[in-house]
Amino acid sequence: ATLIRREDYTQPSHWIRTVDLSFDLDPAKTLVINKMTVEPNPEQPGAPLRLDGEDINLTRVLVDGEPVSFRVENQQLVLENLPSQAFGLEIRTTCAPEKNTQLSGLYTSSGGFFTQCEALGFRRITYFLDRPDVMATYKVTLKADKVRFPVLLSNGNLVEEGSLDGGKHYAVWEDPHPKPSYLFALVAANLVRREQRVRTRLGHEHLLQIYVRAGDLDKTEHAMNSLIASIAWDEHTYGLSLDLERFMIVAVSDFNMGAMENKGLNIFNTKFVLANPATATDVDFGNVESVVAHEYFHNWTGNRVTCRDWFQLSLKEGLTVFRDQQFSQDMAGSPSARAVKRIEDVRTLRQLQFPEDAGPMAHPVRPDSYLAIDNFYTATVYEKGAELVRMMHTLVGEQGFRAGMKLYFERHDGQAATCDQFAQAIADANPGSELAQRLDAFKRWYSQAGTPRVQAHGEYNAEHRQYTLRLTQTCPATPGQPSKQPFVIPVAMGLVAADGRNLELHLEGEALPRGKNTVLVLSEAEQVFTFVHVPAEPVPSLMRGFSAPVVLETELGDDALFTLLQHDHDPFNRWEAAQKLALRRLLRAVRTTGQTEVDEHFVVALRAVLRHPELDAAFKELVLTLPSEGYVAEHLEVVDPQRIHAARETMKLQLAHALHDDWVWAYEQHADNGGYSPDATSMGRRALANLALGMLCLDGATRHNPVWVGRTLQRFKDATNMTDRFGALAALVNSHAELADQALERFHAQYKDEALVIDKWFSLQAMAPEKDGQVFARIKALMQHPDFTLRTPNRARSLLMALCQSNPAAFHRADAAGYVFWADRVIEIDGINPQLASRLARAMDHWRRLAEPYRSAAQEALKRVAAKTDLSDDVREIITRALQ
Ligand code: B3K
Ligand code: ZN
Repeated sequence: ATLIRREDYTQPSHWIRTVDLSFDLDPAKTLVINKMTVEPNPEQPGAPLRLDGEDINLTRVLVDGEPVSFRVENQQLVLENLPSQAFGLEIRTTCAPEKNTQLSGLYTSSGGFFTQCEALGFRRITYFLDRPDVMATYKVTLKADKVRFPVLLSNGNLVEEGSLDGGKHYAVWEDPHPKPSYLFALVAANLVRREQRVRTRLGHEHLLQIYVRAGDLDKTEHAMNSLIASIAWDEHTYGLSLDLERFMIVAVSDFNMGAMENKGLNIFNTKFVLANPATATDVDFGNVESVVAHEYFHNWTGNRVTCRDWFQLSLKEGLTVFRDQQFSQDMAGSPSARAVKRIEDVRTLRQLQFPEDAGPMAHPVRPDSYLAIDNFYTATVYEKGAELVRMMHTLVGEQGFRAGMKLYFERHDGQAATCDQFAQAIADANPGSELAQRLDAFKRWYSQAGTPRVQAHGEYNAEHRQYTLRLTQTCPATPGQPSKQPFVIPVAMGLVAADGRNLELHLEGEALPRGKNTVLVLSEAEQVFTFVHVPAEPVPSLMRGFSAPVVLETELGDDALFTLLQHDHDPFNRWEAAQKLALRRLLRAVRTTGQTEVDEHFVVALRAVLRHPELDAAFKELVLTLPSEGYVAEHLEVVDPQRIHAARETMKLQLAHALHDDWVWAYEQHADNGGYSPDATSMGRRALANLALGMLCLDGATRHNPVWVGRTLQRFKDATNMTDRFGALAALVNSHAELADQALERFHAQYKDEALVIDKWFSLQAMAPEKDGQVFARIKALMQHPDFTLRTPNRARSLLMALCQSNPAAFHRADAAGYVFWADRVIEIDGINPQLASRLARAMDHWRRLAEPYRSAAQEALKRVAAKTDLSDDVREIITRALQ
């Protein structure tokens, strides 16, 4: 395979206007007849037509009904001497869905047929111009055995159905909206459905359906509610209405990622659609809500306006993540619940995207080249892409952003567009805005990789009552980009006095103060902002709400951070202050003795938050949760995962002990919530109760005091919802309590038929804090468990990603056993499912920063994988970049 470059984009040689597809579905051999109308692109007269195809058998090619000569080379069907006017092209192929373990194209899962076409799956179904800028209308005929596959679905509207000879039946679907091939979908399976009719603001009636396996119908209510809320939200917020009579969601248990926005027929990983209180946790409920919304929002941002080429992926993904984040914040309601959601999103960004931007896979939000596009469905394209949209939103304001979206659709509805065109539309709708004035510089966010560093230095002049804030920015080199130009960074900020007042912000030279919160725009390498009429030396509260995806290098001392934690009007920065205080202590320990000593001041401050009469439980839970080991590692030049683990575990234990009575209080105040409801307030209460219980159980288990361990087991048994039951189980497992094994066994027996719960059972054990090698040994043993399989991505991830990505201390072992295990699994899975293998391969992204002996051992494991000659492009790309 060859490297594909953004610069090399050219229009296709032909346009495909209509597609008439017919499927004779058989797991062993499915016949696909594809009749297209094709038009030569006048920009490229006489060019041959090269259609993509992969793992399919070609049986016939007809042009305007006549056989023609053709050749197949490099997985392309090449046709020359074609008519110079529009013509009909018919292609017959067969494929073997039951052998398709890659889960890309047409495959079987639990006996049904499902498809996944983004990014390059459609070519595994038929020969096609499999690129997003070729948009056609589709008519699809499905034929299959009536008993085994009673439900036959495809995009758009059902126009005909009926019986056929030999126990078969058929259905014909027509999608009126032209779409790229990656949005095609079909489902043929034995499923049941929940459905609901809704009337939208425009007065149109729509049929909403959620298809699942028979036992899962009682887990579809939340997804349906989320879908209805998403439809209403998009109409209300952006004036975007559902454009189809029917909107379907189908759940499938074998799926490579979260879900897929196929036009009118979203296909979902069961994990992101099924939820009821007995089997799903609050986190699952939240994920279902946001993924249902995300896929629904794609109907406009992705489907109505799609991407010109795959380098523009963030055009739809960054924007749609931003929209689903906005939606979830609106659903959460109160300002405090909104802040909690923002903190969670930033935590994800820092956990996944910052490390990516600092490693061998660093790439711009709009990448410049790729070997396997599936490797670029990354945290950078998604989450950092969403931050770019958020910054535009900040720079033009809420109303300005809506006007920008309106203009974007006026200009590009029905088109395949670019990131540039999106930014241009937002700027053009807001002439005179900070964005419009600096659009070219702003767009560096799309082209430059790396996480910028912002340094802030403040000086107070008591005599002139002035405060000068000097902001500078730098950005580390990334692969292929040794130096960077300055970014346009919105710095939302305020000034907090030592007595806790949030001060009026009056910038020098401006007639009026700006209130207690403002946005400074840092667009040069260095800028100075002077505030006047400042009554006393303030503590700067910068990057409020995390107003840009940067690292703020603060010079603030502990006292200043304690002030912010206590008094900042911005909840995000209150949380951030606590994180910084904890991080500072952890880093000090890792760099020196390896042992943390939590000081009284820190404990007192945390206690004040925990016992605070006004703060929400959800917010308290976030403040009281220590930064992850991965986040600590991000701040070190040389990473010793064992030292980080030891320091963090010690600190956790000390906080468990020092705040013992406070944890008891918190648990007792929040443990009883009556009936289950997935609203933000009760979710926060459950989260805090579970954190407290975890601390109490840890403290008890460590001191061999059976009281709280016993109570935890009792809670585990008595719980009436999965959040509480799993929280108690996690408390036992994570504290290595003796009762943990008994509880695990009971849990498995109780939920053995609930695949998603069994996934949790695996990952809980795989993510337990490592202790004397026991966790790693258990993971190896679990590989042999009868419920374990590498073929179902959810199950494979529940054990392997949990170990290799989320449990550094179990994975990075001095004897290199973790790396050997990793290399074996990457190679093994690559033979089954390259997309899954390449995700696992990324666990080694950061090997260069590891301390010895880890570093050399990791390199050896990488080289062993690299030496395999038959690796997929997906894994090859990751390993090559890591070793470069
Ligand atoms: N667009 C899909 C992701 C497809 C991934 C292909 N490897 C889901 C989403 O972002 O909504
Ligand atoms: Zn998406």
